[in-house]
Amino acid sequence: MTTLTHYLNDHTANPAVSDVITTITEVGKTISQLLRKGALADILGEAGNQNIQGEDQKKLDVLANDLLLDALAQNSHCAGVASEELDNATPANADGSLLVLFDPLDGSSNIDINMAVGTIFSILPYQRQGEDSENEDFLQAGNQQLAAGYLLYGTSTMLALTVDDNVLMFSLDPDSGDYVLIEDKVQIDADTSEYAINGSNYRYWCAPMQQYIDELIAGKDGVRGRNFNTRWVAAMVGDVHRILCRGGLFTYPFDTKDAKKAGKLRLMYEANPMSLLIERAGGSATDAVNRILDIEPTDIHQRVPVVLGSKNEVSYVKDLHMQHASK
Ligand code: AFP
Repeated sequence: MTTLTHYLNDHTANPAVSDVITTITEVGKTISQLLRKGALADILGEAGNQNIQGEDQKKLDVLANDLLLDALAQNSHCAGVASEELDNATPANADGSLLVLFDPLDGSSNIDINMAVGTIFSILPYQRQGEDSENEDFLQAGNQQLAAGYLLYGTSTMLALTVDDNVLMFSLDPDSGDYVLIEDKVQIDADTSEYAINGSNYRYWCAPMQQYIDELIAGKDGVRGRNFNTRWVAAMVGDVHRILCRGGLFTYPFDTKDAKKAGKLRLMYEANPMSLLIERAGGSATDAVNRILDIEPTDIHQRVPVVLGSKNEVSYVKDLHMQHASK
């Protein structure tokens, strides 16, 4: 049996990255325990305020954010933290070599209905040792990430992690408190017949995305010649986990619902870490056309359309968009 601690001791080239991953996953155990208590821990419901996204914060959003913030502030390798729940990045240890970004509780609207939620994290290099980190230090493309992963608080608590060319899957043993390695080279099939999208936004999508979904719904009676199935967890971490387990396509596409937003998902602490996992598992991740990991960020909270998963299906979506663009 290989645990996360064993794996990190034996495999990671960068001990600072290993140490920060350990800090994050230890907090994940606490969040998992709180979720297991649910209503009995007085953690459900609204916190009574909104984050920079203008979203109502759940009690556990704030609690998870504060637990991660406090733990990382005490890790000497962490020079700063950026969170979905904080307006600006927070400096930590100026001599640290790493920056950490996270969505502390992705899918938090699922908490009160006892559905899957998760923590998504991304680790970037910090170059200005001795200086307090600032927002601008975090504005690095996703291809600069040193590590990325998520904790999924589902029927069991699982950790997906990439620190090198592979994607690892661990399961938290609630008895021992160990993250036990269950897969050391996750791979996604290039083709799929399963897709995830919130179809209620159909009227707001651009024409190629409407055409793509119309084709999937037409199934074997249409140009795709086979039937498709749909799933929607309403927590990106749950949909991405399903794709890492059995393939599929997930998209939260560009929509015209809110002209100020390119899409709903955030680039720095949702799309980038998930895209690194998906690509290293043999899939693809784009904004419908461009590789997400190559996007040069301009704001720590910027949003991006997302199409990710089985690479041949992601490529099909890109082809449709290119065909429409050339008309
Ligand atoms: P919450 O964290 O506010 O629940 O949003 C989750 C999320 O950012 C992402 O994890 C889901 O894929 C997506 O939003 C669900 O969005 P819809 O509620 O519009 O379906």
